Amino acid sequence: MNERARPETVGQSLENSAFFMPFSMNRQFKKAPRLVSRAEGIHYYTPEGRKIIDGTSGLWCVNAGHCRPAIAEGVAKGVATLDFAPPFQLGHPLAFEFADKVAALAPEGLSKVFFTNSGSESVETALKLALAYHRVRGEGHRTRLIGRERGYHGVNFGGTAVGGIVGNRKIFGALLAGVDHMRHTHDLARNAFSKGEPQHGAELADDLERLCQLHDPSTIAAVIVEPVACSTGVLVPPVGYLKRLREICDRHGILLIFDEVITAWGRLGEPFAALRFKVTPDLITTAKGITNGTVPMGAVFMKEALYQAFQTGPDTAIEMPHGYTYSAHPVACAAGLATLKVYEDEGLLTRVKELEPYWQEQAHALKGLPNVIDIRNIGLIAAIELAPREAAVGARGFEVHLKAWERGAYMRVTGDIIALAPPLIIEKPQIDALFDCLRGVLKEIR
Ligand code: PXG
Repeated sequence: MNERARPETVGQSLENSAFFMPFSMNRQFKKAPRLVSRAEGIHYYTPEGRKIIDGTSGLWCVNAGHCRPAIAEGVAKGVATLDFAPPFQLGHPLAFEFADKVAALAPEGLSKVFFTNSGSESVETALKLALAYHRVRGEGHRTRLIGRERGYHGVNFGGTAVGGIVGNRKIFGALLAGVDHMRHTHDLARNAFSKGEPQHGAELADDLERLCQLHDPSTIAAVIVEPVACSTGVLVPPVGYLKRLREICDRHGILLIFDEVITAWGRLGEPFAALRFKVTPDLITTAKGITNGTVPMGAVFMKEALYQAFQTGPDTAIEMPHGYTYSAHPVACAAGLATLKVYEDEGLLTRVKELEPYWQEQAHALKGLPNVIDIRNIGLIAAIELAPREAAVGARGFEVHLKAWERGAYMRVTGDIIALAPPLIIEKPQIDALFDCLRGVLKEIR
């Protein structure tokens, strides 16, 4: 056992634990727990000391790898110096410094930043900003929000409503009124085994035009999409699709929101996916990698014009009645600044450009293994889609998750799709180890 494991958790039954685990199979898990108690670089360690390669950067957030000393020191110093400061009508220097630094990395024109504590809060903030923006400009009739089938935008009410993963929506009632969804872009018949952006499907963006005609564009406030829809199983945008969405939004005065909670901070070889796809949205939502997953934080980037639209009325008025107790939390800002320094010192925001060809080659080398019906990739993300078992959708995928864990790798699965997105510090032999593990599992399961 490694010395930092807590002996009391080893071998102890969790079956009666008070912890209601989020987005988990509580009963299955508590019977056969998979615990980690330590992490370093691209590895987790179990309480027994078993080394597990982290194939998903935690939950797509630990981009610089785990337990980086410089980040741990930044957080420790931050919490010892200023534990909390009210963000309303009071400030602290780190918030201003961090906002300026991250805004400098954003696509041109997205010059203002609103801090939140999670991806879900970033999404709610962006949706509210969009509605309020139209209203303060005298276009309060723009109240509709458009998402996309299979989209994931967190778990709060707005994000659940614009989200398009049925299982995440159906038990929560009617959600928000005035929301509609475009078609998703998954098309195995035409695009299976695409490397990078698939060739077919730019015309699916025209589904937005259809919704504009149905509802009248003057009723639509904003469209929100993930540039790459990751949670649903990695749907890479077809060539030209995002550009076409941008054009339709421009034609009709609709704001375009990119939900980059996963795709920002180097995952696609640029600080933001918007830079990689060369399409500039009006708002970008982020979280996760902004602090390397160490301290909860999110940020919404917006075009200067959005910010300016609120700067009316007397300067003794609060311009935006929105914000969280922990917006720009000083410890999160300290974590973010330390993270950004690591990203910059090590070139991590663009490192994936070098790794991507090798990553792509290794991912696609799994073609031909049993049950593999698609492999897709972009940046340092890959998905392997398996045929579902008859009458047991997701069973094969979950078995991969369990068997990979036994073989020493942590991999996210969604249904029968395995999603890989390791820390951006990964080296080629470690990429080999990750895919070798998966290869072994895929050969083993039926
Ligand atoms: N938007 C996007 C695009 C996300 O991927 C959120 C919003 C919500 O962020 P928070 O911080 O509120 O969880 C996310 C989160 C998975 C997985 O396994 C993905 C997420 C969260 C948990 C699991 O794919 N993404």
